[in-house]
Amino acid sequence: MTLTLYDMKDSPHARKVRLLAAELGVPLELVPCDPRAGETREPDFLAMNPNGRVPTLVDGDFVLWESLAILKYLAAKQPERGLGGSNARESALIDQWLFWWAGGGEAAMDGPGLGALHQAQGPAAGRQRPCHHRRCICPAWPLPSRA
Ligand SMILES: N[C@@H](CCC(=O)N[C@@H](CS)C(=O)NCC(=O)O)C(=O)O
Repeated sequence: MTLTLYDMKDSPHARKVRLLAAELGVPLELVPCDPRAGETREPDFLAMNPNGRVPTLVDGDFVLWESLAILKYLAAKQPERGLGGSNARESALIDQWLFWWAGGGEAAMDGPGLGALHQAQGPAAGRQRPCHHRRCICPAWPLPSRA
């Protein structure tokens, strides 16, 4: 069955899902969904992912968001490929690096360095806010405000 990925081309989070799917030979139906245009704030989208973010994966009646969870899911669907680890230690080491990235690397982007980057973008930056409160390495976008 083809999986559906609510996707944005220049999202690093969506890109890693596309990359793993390609590696695994999993066909994805890509549905472009642009937060900059407010498309992740539409009621239908929020019903799938209350965080209002891409990537969001739909596999039949199963919806999954958070890119690292999606990576684990794709890997788990093809255990023969061993990308989810073939024993408890391998799986734990994979989780170690995924959690490191989510809690360390990605969160580290959420600091003064990225704030300075946004400020350096000039006067227009004052009218923008970084993608979901600086938790993403996406450029600052003129996102619609959260209600
Ligand atoms: N932790 C999430 C982050 C996803 C995320 O931040 N996606 C961005 C695009 S790169 C987004 O949809 N931002 C919309 C918003 O913040 O409103 C993941 O790994 O999936």
